[in-house]
Amino acid sequence: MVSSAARTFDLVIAANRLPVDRSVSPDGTVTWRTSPGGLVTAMESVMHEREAAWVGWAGFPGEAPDPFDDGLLRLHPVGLTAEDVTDFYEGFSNDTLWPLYHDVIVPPTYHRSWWHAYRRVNEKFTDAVAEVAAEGATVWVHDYQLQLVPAMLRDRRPDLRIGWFNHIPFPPVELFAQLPWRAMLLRGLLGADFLGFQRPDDARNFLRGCRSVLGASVKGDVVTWQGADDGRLGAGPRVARAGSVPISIDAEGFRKLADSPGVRARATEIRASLGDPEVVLLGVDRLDYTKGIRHRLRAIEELLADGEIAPPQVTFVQVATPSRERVEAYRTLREQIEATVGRINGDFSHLGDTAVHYLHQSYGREEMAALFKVADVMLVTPLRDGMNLVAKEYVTARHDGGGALVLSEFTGAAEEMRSAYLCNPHDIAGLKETILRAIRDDPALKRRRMASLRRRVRRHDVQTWAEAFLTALDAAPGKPAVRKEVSS
Ligand code: GDG
Repeated sequence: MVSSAARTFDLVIAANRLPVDRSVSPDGTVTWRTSPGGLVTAMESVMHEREAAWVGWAGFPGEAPDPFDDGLLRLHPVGLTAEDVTDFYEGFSNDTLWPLYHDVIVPPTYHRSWWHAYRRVNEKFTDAVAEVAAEGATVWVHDYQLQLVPAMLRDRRPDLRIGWFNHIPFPPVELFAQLPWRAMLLRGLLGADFLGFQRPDDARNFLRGCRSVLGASVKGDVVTWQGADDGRLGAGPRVARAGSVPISIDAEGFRKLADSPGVRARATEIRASLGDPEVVLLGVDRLDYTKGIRHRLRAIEELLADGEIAPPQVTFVQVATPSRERVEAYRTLREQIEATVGRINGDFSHLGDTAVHYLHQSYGREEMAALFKVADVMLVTPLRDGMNLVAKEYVTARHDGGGALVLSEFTGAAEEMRSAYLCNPHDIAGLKETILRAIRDDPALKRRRMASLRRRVRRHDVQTWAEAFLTALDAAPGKPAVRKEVSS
């Protein structure tokens, strides 16, 4: 990675985090490691040898490091203060918007000081994008942390083509209307030419929100807003299109990883260390209240109590990756989950035979792939999830044809993965039945279901997602204006 002087780019990505992690060795040497997320792979596939810039937070508070290059990608860090991290990231993003956009599973917290921080940090991102975007560039803004950036950017740089993609659900207006800053948020979003969502329902919710909150006119997937004569953010008239562009994974890359000799050997080792059970059930989630881990544990506990499953023949492995541990709701959830796992193991494990293997840790990609290969039944039971990439990774890793996927109806993935064992995680009796079917169904039927799921993911991978988004953005209504004078 080489540092270089200020340059501008025809394609700019803006996301809360940069796709790299910093590590500092004991002698103070700083190195950056690319985080192997799907988004980086997707971006590489659409860059077509052109250079692009990625604007994002480097993951620690304080001064932003200088911009630097990582291959064809120019990384442009945005500096967040400790207060920004608390109020913008942990506060407004993760304790206001996240619960509001996920069906209010826990009550959202509304603080005016958090909203001010959200505006302030969105301005910082806007400054950074405006600095690196070339005349007429395409800017792709990601996710709920940056919903004001489209309008802030358009006010500064009307020459840009601006797209926004929401990785999480967009709530129905009946819930969205709770937000004290609902109109400003929609005005922020309407700075984009194209707004991409995971499901058609999310796009519809957004369009209904524009009509009901702003009084905008909506025809099909196009929203027209006459603007407001108040000089506030995004006051000008706007035309934008909203549509669904479901995200996916780097299917070929993940298949290759899962098929590598190291991962295969590790899968065999994991199965043996679990005592070679007949059936391994697996859950892999960030430890988040949206993921339905408690409902899943409840179903498992009842199945054990009913005598339908028992160790050592059947064992359940739950990986709960640490997440947002400074937010109260996440600390409470962790306590509840760990108390439940303790109770289940106390009641149903025997020396050497564990009912629930609970792992509150992060693992490398190889270990994840090996775990997927071991899982006879994968339990993906969120109460609400924008997409859920774990479901897509699981079917891709099982290219041997085995396995079964239990998938909540409340995930974006369920729209596409109709051959999964679909379930309503709130219905514990139904969930138990579905898990048992996934364990006991005829192997030939299970293989057919898995083959169909794998085909779907292979054909709709992250590369096709990124191309579809950029094509929709290109085709969106509205011509870029001539560039305004940009302050340096
Ligand atoms: C948001 C939306 C949407 C998890 N633990 C480890 C690990 N992971 C990986 C998984 C998967 C990713 O993290 C999680 O993605 P999900 O889609 O399941 O969920 P969110 O983090 O909530 O993501 C979601 C997504 O954005 C994309 O648009 O699908 O709906 O909520 O790739 O495998 N990876 C490694 N170690 C872990 O411990 N290496």
